[in-house]
Amino acid sequence: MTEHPLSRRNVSAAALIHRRVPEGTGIVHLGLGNFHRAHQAVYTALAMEREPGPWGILGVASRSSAVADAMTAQDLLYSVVEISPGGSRVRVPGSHTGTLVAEHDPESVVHAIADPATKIVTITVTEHGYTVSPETGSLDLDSDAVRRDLAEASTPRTTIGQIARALALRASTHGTPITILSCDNLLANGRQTERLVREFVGTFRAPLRDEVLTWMDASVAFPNSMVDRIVPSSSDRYNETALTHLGVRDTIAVPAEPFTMWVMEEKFAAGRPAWEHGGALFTDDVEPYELMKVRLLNGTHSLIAYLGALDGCATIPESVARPFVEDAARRILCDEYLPTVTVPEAVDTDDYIRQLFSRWSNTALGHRTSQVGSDGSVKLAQRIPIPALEHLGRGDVPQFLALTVAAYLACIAPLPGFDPGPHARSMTDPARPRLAGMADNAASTTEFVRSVFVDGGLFPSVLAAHTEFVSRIADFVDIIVRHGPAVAAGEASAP
Ligand code: CS2
Repeated sequence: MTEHPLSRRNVSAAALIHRRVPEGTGIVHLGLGNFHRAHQAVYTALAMEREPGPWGILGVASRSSAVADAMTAQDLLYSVVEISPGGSRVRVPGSHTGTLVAEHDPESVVHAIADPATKIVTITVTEHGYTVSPETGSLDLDSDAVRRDLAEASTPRTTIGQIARALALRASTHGTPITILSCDNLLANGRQTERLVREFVGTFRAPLRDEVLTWMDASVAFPNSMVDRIVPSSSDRYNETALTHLGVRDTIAVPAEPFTMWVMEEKFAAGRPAWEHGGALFTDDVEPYELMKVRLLNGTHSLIAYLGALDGCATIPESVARPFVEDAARRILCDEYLPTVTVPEAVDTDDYIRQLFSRWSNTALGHRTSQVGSDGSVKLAQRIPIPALEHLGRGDVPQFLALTVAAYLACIAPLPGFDPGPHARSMTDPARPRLAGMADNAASTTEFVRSVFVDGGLFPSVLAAHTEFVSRIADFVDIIVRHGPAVAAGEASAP
């Protein structure tokens, strides 16, 4: 078999989406990770294939240059390997026009966003990348990177800093309108991004500050969006699948499930690609879709990841196949998350839930518990507090929401004498050192959990006042440590 690197010439028509080089670069994408490459990039290629336009994507990697370099060596192409237990399909989206690495070249990122040809900035930097304090919902002024970006104008390192500085440049040069489209699992992600950018701009000196803010009112749109596709990390196994299907070598193949969904507010300041050709939905009100997805899918996903990791499961399908995990997942989804959302009219709730369990059970995809469990300190802030407060406000202690927090703490905080196992140990989380300090200083589990809620900066302080919730979490942590996650889940079912 030939092993030439990928290029437009040597990929079959059946696999390549959008063979032509895009007519121009209209999109700057921040966060050149697997999710973007299997999601927005595919929709954009499908859109340009049907309605050509200047919608090529400049992909900006946050830190590592590995993907950007490999893309440059492969004609800016890579494969998306769609995997289901029934087989796999490989597609190559031809939507990128260039790459940058923000860490190495922050000034170029600012100039790319400020370029008059740029009409949309799409963002997938994960919950962690918004430098928002989970406690206050404002810019995280405890973060060194945020403080540095506020003080030093020319080389912003944070996403919000890059956007704010670029908008200021745009406003003071040509003033062409632009859309900033967050595609991360944050509630009201457009609104949150706008608030954070305005907060950043609000620190500029007058008159620049007022000029930029006034220009933003009329010329910058921040639509909300809901994105959905399960996209695990890459591995050589997927490069081999790509080679088998394409007959050419790809060193950065992205695995993904076949399912994909994108719902956006129809609120673009400077046009958009015809993403509907990729199946995207446009609506006036994205919130019902966002809440449904962030709670039913992501919230339940966290519980499956933490219980599974504590029970020795490397993958989500392995975890959800354990009867106690499946039962806990159904209970949290149906009894605790579902009552807090209004499922959009176009969605059949039973079908959606059935589909979720079948997506989580995709054994061929092997999504890792350590991947879903990573960054819980920022993810849980989007998934737990509001539903928990709704139940607590009605006088109910939501057992499985409490269990999610307990299982998270058991995975991440080093609890005395407790080994959470290899999958929990390999979860990454910026709060690990902070939680370790708190666990060390606490005289009991109750004191530890209380300090997490009072001083941990993980959850809004209003939750700390609900002592019945906080002490239930401490009970579950103790049960997990003494008897394991299955017994804790049993206790949650029959409190
Ligand atoms: C997961 C998500 O890692 C996680 O927290 O819940 O990445 C999930 O797979 C995607 O949001 C699915 O769209």
